[in-house]
Amino acid sequence: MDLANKKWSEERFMKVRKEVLSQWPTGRDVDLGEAVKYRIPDRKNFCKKLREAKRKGITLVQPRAGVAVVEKHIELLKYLQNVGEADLLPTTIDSYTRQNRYKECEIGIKESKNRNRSMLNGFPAINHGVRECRRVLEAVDLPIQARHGTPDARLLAEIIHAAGWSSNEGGGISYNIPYAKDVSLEKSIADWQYCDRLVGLYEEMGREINREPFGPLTGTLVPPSISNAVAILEGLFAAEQGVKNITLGYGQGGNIVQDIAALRALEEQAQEYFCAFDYRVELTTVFHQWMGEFPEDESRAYAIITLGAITAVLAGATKVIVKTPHEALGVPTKEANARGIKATKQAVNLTYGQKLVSKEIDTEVEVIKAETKCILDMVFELGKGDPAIGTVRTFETGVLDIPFAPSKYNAGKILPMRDNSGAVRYFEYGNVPISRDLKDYNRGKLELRSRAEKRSLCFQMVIDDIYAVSKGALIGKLK
Ligand code: 8ZB
Repeated sequence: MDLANKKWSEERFMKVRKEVLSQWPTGRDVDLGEAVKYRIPDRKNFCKKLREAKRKGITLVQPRAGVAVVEKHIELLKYLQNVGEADLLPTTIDSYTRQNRYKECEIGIKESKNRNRSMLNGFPAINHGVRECRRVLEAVDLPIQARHGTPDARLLAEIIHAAGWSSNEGGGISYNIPYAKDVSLEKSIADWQYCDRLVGLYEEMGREINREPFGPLTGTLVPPSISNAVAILEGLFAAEQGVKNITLGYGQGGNIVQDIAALRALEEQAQEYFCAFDYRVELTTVFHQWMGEFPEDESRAYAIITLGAITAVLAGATKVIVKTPHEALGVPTKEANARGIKATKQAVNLTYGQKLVSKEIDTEVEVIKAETKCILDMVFELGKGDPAIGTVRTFETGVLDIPFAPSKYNAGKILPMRDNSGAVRYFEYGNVPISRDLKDYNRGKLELRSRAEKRSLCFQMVIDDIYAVSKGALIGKLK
């Protein structure tokens, strides 16, 4: 295989770049020299905002949002900034762009203008091009990040960074396996190396850009050690290409002790790996409010949103990504979106300055780190020291396995299950190489639930757990 976790040479990058910029006419307007000279005020610089928040121990609040037409998108972002009081702005990219289907975006934009409502589920940044993306940034007072789900985001990265957007979400694993069916990891990892190398180039030329792998993966009962292992790998991939400012993330599971432990374990262990490889990176964290099924009832949705906000602060996250009371229905209105931000902000402010420490949390941190190490050790072993090669081989063999993912490059053999306190454990391991003593710990926790419910551990429990939160409880218990 051609792939290796190795910084791309300028020659290789420039050769691929020519092809990338010719994928759609707007690629012609990308001018690296001009982009580097373009002055971005500090208040619109993602890295500066994150750095300051981490220093002050503040948890920043960021929504998701994106519509098809530029004017409407500006109106939306301004509303979330002024009424919602967001700290950081997103631009959620539409699904056609995520699949590199720009012709369909063109139709979507036209139809959206005709019908005066967005016919795309996000902002088609490539079709709008550098100038229009920059117009969006100039209309707001906060940093903008692209949030999407794109296996091949090379042209997208070129356009948004040239426009001055100072952060990009995604990664070669996390924007492939949960999002695509038949894109190989070799391709998606290489394509994200390009995106990371581009950020590295900007850094070398004096412009800071933040990168954020997508932490929650499928958002469905992902054991923390699986998502932490993936986040650490993508952090290493980014750092190798010269990325200096990285935000690693985790999706709320619902058990407060496990959620706090997972984010702490992630930050500590990622830092250990960065140090071991001698990467100097500035690391921050993001906590995603519950990514699973939501209830339609708005009051109940607010309760989930609020629990997520509180847990994010207690876990010490640098930022929290917000859900809305419309989550069960689809893309939220700007009003519903702002209400989700406001509820989150109120809960975040009430919790500010508080930390939760306990023996239980410490134990969970140790367990999560030990499980994550079992997985990463095998990645390095199968890759003969190279984590990119190791990632491809571990997915091939099911050593790395993401629950409920659509990709044919994912084994899909592991099954998660909640224990009696709602923490997410392994029920079936597939080929994930967790050590004997950790398996015993997992099993012991699940047995407690089995006894409490007077039913033996079974697949039905997994199903019950998937729907539990939207039905009003954390654990899918028998009534
Ligand atoms: C993986 C992320 C899924 C979340 C939200 C979904 C879900 C998707 C938009 C959006 C506001 C959009 N989402 N697209 N939220 N505006 N265009 O991302 O609802 O919560």
